[in-house]
Amino acid sequence: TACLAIDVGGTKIAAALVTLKDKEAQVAQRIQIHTPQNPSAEALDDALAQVLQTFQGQFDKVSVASTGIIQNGILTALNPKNLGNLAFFPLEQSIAKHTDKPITLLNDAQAAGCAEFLRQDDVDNFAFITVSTGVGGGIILNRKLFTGTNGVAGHIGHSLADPNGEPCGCGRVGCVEAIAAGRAIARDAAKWENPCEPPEVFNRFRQGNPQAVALVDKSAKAIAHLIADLKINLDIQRIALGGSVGLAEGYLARVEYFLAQMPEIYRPNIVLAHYAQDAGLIGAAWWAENQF
Ligand code: ADP
Ligand code: BMX
Ligand code: ZN
Repeated sequence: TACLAIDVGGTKIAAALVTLKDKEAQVAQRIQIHTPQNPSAEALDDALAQVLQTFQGQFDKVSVASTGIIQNGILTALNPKNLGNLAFFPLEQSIAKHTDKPITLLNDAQAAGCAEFLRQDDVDNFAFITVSTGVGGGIILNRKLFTGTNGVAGHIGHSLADPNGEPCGCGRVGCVEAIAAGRAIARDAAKWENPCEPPEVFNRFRQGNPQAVALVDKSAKAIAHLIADLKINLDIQRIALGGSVGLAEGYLARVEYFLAQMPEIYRPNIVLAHYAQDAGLIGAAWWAENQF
């Protein structure tokens, strides 16, 4: 009995057939496409139709981990800029057009948090942080995912990093996301004399290019402070870091460097996401079975 798991991010949509046995996850036939970068709901609708079509007849349930606030079958973007300015999308309805199988939905970082928590036997309070198109979070309190009443809990990318910082697409100024996310890095690197995209920013950072080091450090420092805030607010014991920026070689070491400058009480244990780019897919499949 396979679950068709779909992970809708601001940059990419991944899908695979996921089967879970105890704590072992099997991810088969993984595909990945670009997330449409325009505000038309039809474009996202078409992309999801394409995914459902690809796996037709091969699954007995569908579970979607998606960027945005997920509540009552609806996706509401907290930061519409991360989703091609699409602010509202009837996610469940879009999937239900193509299948009669049961559908489960969850925020992407909340889903990844569930997957990563499967590997944590020795902690009760845990968080997953994705540094990707945006900065997202999944918070596990007393061994249970905390979504809040409206599904908003864990949107830690919109915690304050700097009251005099950059405007965020959510409407607030100085959010962690506006400073640390892949899009924030892309925005700054586009203004360089020799402009480039985030993967190349990280190449230059690893080569010691001062401009690239400063930009990666700006992001890593904001994430280190976010981690310290999670520790002191919620007594989070361990944090798993994911997303393409979070997983980029050398990034975690910079986060650790900035965290090391803080008093011990602000420093939880930090690990890289065990399931890496599959955390959202595996968490979605897990949630379909264990949401109650
Ligand atoms: P999504 O947000 O769709 O889940 P990702 O986790 O891949 O997708 O995050 C996308 C962001 O990560 C983009 O801003 C992209 O430029 C950046 N990115 C992609 N690959 C790398 C890499 N190898 N190193 C650093 N940044 C990357
Ligand atoms: C944003 C927000 C979160 C999401 C996070 C990471 C939107 C559309 N998304 O803070 O719901 O979890 O980005 O998303 O408001 P990703 O696309 O970077 O994985
Ligand atoms: Zn914000």
